[in-house]
Amino acid sequence: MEDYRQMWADIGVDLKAHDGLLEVLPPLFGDVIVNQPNRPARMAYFDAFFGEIHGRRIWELVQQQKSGRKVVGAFCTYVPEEIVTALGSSCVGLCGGAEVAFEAAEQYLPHNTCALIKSSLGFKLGKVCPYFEASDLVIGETTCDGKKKYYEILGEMADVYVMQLPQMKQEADREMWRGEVRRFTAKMEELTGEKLELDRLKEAVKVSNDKRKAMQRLAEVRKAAPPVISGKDALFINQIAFLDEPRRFANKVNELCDELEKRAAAGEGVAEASAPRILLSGCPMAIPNWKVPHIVESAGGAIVMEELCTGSRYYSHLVDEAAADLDKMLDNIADSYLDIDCAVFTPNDERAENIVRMAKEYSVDGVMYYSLLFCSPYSVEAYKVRKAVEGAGVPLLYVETDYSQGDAQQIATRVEAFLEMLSSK
Ligand code: BJ8
Repeated sequence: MEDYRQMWADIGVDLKAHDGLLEVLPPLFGDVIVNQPNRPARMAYFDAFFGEIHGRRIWELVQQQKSGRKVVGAFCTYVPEEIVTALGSSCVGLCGGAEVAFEAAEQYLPHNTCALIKSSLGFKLGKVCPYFEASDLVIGETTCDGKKKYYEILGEMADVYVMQLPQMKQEADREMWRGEVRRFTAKMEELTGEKLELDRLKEAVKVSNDKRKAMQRLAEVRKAAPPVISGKDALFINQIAFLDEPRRFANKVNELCDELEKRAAAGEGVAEASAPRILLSGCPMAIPNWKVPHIVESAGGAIVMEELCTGSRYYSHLVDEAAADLDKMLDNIADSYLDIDCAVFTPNDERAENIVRMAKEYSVDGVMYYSLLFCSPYSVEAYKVRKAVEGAGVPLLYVETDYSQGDAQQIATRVEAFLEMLSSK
């Protein structure tokens, strides 16, 4: 067994504060994830991954660094991981999903900042996230104003590079974004000291496509009734997608799908066939943010799809693998990422259309719209999404919350009433 404590200390983790985090996380994981009934046997890999989330995986990344390869941390699904992989580095997600060092974070950020940003800064200030500490470079992006300005502060504590994401999807924006992907490539070449080559980029595109295809396969089997996997387990897998080695992760998701497809064929499920089927939509839920799904499924709902960045927004778009030269491949990558329908874009009608389409495909009874408190893009966009979803005859419940448990009971009461209404329809 590797000496993780020494490794953590070496990369800059505050061991005492980290011990405190490790006292809280495993019991939470046990209560919310492990204790669910009738879980697929193949969830064992993902459970074990969580058990070693700060151990084995960090050890792998540190070994890579010792052989000269880099670790790149990112906060957003628009960061093109293929370019990172093609240059021999690993890309890991850094978004925070727990209330860590919020008081310290509020010394830098206004109180009315969303929990995701506050948590990400809290993890850095508290020095409790080995992924953050192991990152050689952190990639920010100009998405919402909160994140954009947060990266200026983060730049005082870490090496930060910011990608400029357009806010519209017109031809000029596409051109700008294609240029931005090249600027990112140059930065990554500078970091790694390597030159991007077509063969390696093609291979990296295939690796990420295979991973996304495995996640699409998992999504597909969730159309079954009764549902073959809980929403909490599916979300948990989507969260791990941002941390695990991509080839191994894809294999494990495919193995899980083999089991789930057999379950579907046999009509076996994790919930009653009569349980209201819910589509969860909105802000990303970073690990270990399982608050709302736990409330929904504890109240008898079955989440059958996540329209989240820790969900369909991450895996829906594959990069076109056909490219005769490097330039074409970089354009293919840029174009594929621009298809993501985050609420930071305007207009963003395709998001509402996609939610309505998914609601139909997954035979959804209701949509739960989740916005983090103080998140303008998702809370404002809720109006148009509600109009489209309710217009298609699907009820929608809007929930605005943060990472605290203070409002859990109040949300549970609203969710129970919503599920009861769906059941009586
Ligand atoms: S592609 S959702 S990961 S920007 S919740 S920080 S929007 S105030 S996270 Fe996001 Fe990329 Fe879009 Fe996905 Fe701001 Fe809202 Fe906070 Fe948010």
